[in-house]
Amino acid sequence: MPRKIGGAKVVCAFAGIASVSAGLGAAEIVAQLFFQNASPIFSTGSLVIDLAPPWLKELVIGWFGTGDKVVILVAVCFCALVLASIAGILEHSRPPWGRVLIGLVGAFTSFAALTRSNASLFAVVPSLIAVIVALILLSYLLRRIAKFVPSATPGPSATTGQSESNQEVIARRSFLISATLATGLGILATVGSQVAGASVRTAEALRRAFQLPIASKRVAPLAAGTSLEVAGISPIITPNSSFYRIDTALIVPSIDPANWSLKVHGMVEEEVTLSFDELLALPLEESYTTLACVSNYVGGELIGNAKWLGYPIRKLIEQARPKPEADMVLSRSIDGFTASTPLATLTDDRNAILAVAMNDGPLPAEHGFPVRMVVPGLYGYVSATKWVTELKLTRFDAETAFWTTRGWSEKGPVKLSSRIDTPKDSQKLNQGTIPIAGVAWAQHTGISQVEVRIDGGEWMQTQLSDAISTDTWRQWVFYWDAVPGDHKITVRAIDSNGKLQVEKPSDVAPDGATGLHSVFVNVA
Ligand SMILES: Nc1nc2c(c(=O)[nH]1)N[C@H]1C(S)=C(S)[C@@H](COP(=O)(O)O)O[C@H]1N2
Ligand SMILES: [Mo]
Repeated sequence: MPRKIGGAKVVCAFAGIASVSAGLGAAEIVAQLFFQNASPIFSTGSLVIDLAPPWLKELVIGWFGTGDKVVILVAVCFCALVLASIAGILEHSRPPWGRVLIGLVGAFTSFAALTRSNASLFAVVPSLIAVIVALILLSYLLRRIAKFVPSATPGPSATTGQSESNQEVIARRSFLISATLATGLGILATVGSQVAGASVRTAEALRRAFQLPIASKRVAPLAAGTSLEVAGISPIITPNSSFYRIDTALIVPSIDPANWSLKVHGMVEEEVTLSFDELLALPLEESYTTLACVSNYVGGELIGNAKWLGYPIRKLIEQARPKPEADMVLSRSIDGFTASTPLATLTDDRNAILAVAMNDGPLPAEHGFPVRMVVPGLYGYVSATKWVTELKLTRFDAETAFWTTRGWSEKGPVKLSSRIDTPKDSQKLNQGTIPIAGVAWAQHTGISQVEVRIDGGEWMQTQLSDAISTDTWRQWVFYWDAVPGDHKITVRAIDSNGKLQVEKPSDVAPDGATGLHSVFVNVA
């Protein structure tokens, strides 16, 4: 049966739509993850709204009410797909005009992204990605099409009037599968990132609007002695922006605090449920606690110190009245992560809290907004559940937490440790007095002394910053008269019980690294 040119047009239009859908999908994901507001669809829609004459805006709002934004986005997507089909047909019949059209549309969406408020030059990246993906895919799909559709200018090999060969059938099928897949994935990615983006924007707006409650118990302002003035030392309070982040969340949960609640249940006499407003109405206390990750290798950066505001977990548990057999609290995050915390560490005198603020602001989304746990003296994986929604009183022999089934210990008390912040490993120094400085921690026990050793010589005492509390790290400094040559500097800490930091190296798994941190320097 002879094929009409109409058939070729349809498959080429489909190739265009598939390529552009995939390109837009990739662009939307990248925009959502890295360049908010620079989504080609969103910024084009916004530009259209900006440029539309008032009568048109009123007409659209009159017709569609508050759905007007959606209508505009749908219209933008529709235009994109029409242009995409034209590009597909053009590229087949008059190359390179299809590619040129895609490039021009990409240039326009880049322009639209650049006109958004606060846009940087990076705003063009999502559109660029869309164009690149669309062009690659279009040329791939057109090459497929050439195997079963005669080209516009029939060459000697063009088949005419014959029924489709086996190879042509296979080529057609493989084209249809790849084009359908590209279209489907592209649409899924576009819609998915728009939905995710909308909920992130809503949660972020709520987070910004959230007024921190007044603390019923405040910490005194930090005394001057709690910080040492040394260039290159870790600040005693870690700013939120540089606070390490560890979690299993591919996408940070965005929670509307109005929908948040915490349930205390399991082996209790009385279940307790707490809404966010109820939590904020309780007397909240400020405290400083240094949080550390069990995966922090010796000398690593997975540790930070912050000022928290929260409600003591022991009071909540007291209210729920645990049954005598309970020995563990399994806390659960909204995304399913769980941590097993010994009940005793949540009911003793330590400052285990349900935190709502970090360094005088609402918890950043990636650090657990609206509510997380902070327990001094325990590694994060067994205590610091972010986006926490559930505390289940249970037993260690009845339930296991997320990491416990993946090679980590069920209990994770923080190990006494210390780190050299300055000088850095392999640093070149000049002869003279060099400050060697860093931090040391033994949360909930406290640090009493830190010592350094040069080239395996005598251990020498360092000068310590005043302790904020036993739950926080302390800074230390040693002024060294550096003499020329290659040197190894090592640090060790001693806790408030007189215990020495373990010298023998051990891996971070299953319950935290041991060993001493050393740096090698060259003094000229
Ligand atoms: N919901 C949830 N909470 C979590 C985790 C997680 O994966 N999911 N990781 C824990 C681990 S291993 C650590 S070290 C701390 C890190 O907290 P941060 O990211 O605020 O520094 O969070 C803990 N809380
Ligand atoms: Mo961790």
